[in-house]
Amino acid sequence: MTEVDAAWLPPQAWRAIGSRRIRVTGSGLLVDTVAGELRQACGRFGGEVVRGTGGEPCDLEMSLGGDESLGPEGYALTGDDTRTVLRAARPHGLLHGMFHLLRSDDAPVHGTFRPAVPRRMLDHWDNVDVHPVMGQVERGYAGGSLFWRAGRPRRDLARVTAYARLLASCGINAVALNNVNVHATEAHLLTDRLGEVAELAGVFRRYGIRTHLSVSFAAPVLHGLDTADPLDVWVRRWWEKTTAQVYATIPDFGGYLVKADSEGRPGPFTYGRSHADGANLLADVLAAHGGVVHWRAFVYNHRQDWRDRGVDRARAAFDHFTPHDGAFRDNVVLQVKHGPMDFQAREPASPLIVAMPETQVGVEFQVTQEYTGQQRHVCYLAPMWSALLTGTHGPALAEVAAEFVAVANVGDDPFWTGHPLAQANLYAFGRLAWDPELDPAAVLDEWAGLTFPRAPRRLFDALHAIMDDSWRTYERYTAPLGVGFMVRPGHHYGPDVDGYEYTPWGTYHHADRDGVGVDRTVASGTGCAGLYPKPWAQVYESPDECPDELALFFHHLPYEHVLRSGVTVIQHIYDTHFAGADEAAGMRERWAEMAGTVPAAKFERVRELLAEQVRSAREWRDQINAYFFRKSGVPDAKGRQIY
Ligand code: GCW
Repeated sequence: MTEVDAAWLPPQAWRAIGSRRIRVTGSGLLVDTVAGELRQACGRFGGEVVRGTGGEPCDLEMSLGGDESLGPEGYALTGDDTRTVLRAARPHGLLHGMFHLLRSDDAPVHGTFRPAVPRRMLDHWDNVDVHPVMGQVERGYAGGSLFWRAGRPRRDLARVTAYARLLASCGINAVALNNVNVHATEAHLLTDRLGEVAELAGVFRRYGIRTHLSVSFAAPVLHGLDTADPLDVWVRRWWEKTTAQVYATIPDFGGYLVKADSEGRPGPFTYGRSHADGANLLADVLAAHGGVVHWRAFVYNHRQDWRDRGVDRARAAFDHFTPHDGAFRDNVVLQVKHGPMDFQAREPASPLIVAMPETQVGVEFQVTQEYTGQQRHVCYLAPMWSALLTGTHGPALAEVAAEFVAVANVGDDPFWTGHPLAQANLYAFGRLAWDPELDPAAVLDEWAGLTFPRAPRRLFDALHAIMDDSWRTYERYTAPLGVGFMVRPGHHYGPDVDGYEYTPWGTYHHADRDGVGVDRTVASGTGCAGLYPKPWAQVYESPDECPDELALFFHHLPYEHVLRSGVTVIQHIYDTHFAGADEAAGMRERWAEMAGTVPAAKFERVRELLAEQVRSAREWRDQINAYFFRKSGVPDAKGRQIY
């Protein structure tokens, strides 16, 4: 078996801390975890861990009793070149503080650190059975599940422990184990297969991570009742009894994650009830045990008539949920995808996220690269998330989000994420969820420094050159100007401009001989632009003010329309597609120079995948350019080859 990659926690990353004399005071499971990790590091690098108070001063002092205002996970670091003091109010803060010292590699750090939001969560779309279409992990691009294989638990707890350590080190504190599409076998995790969940929860607990479960809204029916009506008294009793059993088995269980009335999943609409009725039932039941419901807002008509331009999927979540603002219990987190469509490489922020002031809203990102190269392409997503969080082209999501959630990108692949460089996305999600103000390039530095300890400077320069702008490169060679999709239906890899154009999924570009894009204006379109707060509603409404990046998301524009950049729509399409494919080729060349600076297997994996990225980027370039040249008849002003 191939050895599992250490990702961003190779033994060498512990060198500085592992050579110190460290005192750890306090007690509890997480303090034991901290002490255990440090003992292992010290065993390797010559340091020493002492427990308890008194005795000689140590050069690293870790203790509880820090200021209560640090909260359950915060910590304070003080000290100088010779001595570091880490204090926390709670054991979880010591764990985070230890990982902080690791990534700062012994440089003196001063300050107090607290997470921006209390929950930073990863959703796994893992199935227990291999799904005939979606496989072991839905939209997974890194092999099988870490938790199940072909219907059975894997019980590779050493691997799950290594995973939990990686997650804790970047600040994650919650996981949902199974796919939001809960199929028949997976519905048993809540009941007679709860033991499997408990076993995994035991591993995650040691790293301060609470375990949640995706449940089917129809679970009572799957277990013998004749209804799942949220207002039915027997349904409530069923959930109460089932949930009590869950907490008897897993006392710190996090709660339920629900995809209801979405893409064919069961939900309250079947019974003429609202999503508030559905979510509140589960919330009340969980509240008795300190749990929460993550209720997904990904509700839209996936059987629409493409002929009907009055229906706009981008409005759906807003239209469904805003009437219920204020109606959800306090322990309901409305989990909203970051954009109004579906994890495209470019979308505006979802208008729903900023329209629910009386509701706890969790922003959902997709670390798994369904629409961003499927972990065959390098696409460092932190710049995209950062732009959404801080509000580059729209409302700043970090200002309103109650928490951050992301769909995980890991599997049983030896590199965890298929593409070794996709590990950076997982790391960066955790770090940005902790602190949305972080600079994506600085996060890349942290990740690279940990992952490749003591590598030559030129490797770090190359990683920045390849990764910093890789999301924009990906955007350049795929669907233009925010219009989205244009991927192969079903698996969603590679170009197919009209693949979704005449389907029921609500994902259109409306290209004709004169122009392209979806009119979402209030004046003449679906009105989606008007769902945003000021100033964004006006900005998006006007083709002259709308950021170029979103021009075709909000407008149907003639090919000769001049963008804010001064270039026409059609020339922009040609220019970006030639540039994007060239940039991908440049990435491959740059990586080729890195032979010998990283372990051979990792170098080789990245090299192979970059070859595929270059091939795919060319295919995108040529199909998109050919399509729009044939539609518009407008030649490339620079006379390049279009087929
Ligand atoms: O992006 C779409 C995916 C589905 C997924 C769905 C969702 C889990 O193609 O595979 O289902 O989103 O987010 O629920």
